[in-house]
Amino acid sequence: MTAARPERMRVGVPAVLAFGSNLGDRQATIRAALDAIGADAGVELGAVSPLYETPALKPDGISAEAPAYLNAVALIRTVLDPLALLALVNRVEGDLGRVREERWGDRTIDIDIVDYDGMVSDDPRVTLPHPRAHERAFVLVPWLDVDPAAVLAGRGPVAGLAAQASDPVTRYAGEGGR
Ligand code: PH2
Ligand code: MG
Ligand code: MG
Repeated sequence: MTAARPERMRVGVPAVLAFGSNLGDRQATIRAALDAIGADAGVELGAVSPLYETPALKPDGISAEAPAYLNAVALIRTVLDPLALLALVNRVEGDLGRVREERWGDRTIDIDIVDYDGMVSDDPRVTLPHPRAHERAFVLVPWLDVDPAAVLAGRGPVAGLAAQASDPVTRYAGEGGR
């Protein structure tokens, strides 16, 4: 008789991170950000979406002048609480040259916590889920790629939200793709 194989140990909680870059070597920077987050002892990196190229969304709409973004989404499991996870992503942003100036300004890297274990929180330090994720195809479409059954807390299935979002997203095959 063979002993039952223990299921792979699953620690922590699931969370969803979104990555965006519209300055410098966008693809290399998103890869470096994924590597840095995956290297943290408190995070297990799961599925990573393909890259999408997306026009810059500014507070007054889509900008044709601003450099286009690459966007991607990654699933993680983490033992960090939301504020510790935020501290990690902020540290990685800083290490990769993020400078905070104007709102929605061009940036080498932006890493947002889209979902943390389905939590809903209006803590101004880390609003959960991300307050604009429900309307952004550049978050919803790559999220759907890695989790077709995903649900955005308080908003419903990501598939339905993605079908409603109108910002254009194009699969990125440039520089080798991902
Ligand atoms: N992030 C923003 C503002 N605008 N536009 C695109 N296309 N992709 C982004 O990731 C993005 C944006 C603020 O976080
Ligand atoms: Mg953002
Ligand atoms: Mg951000």
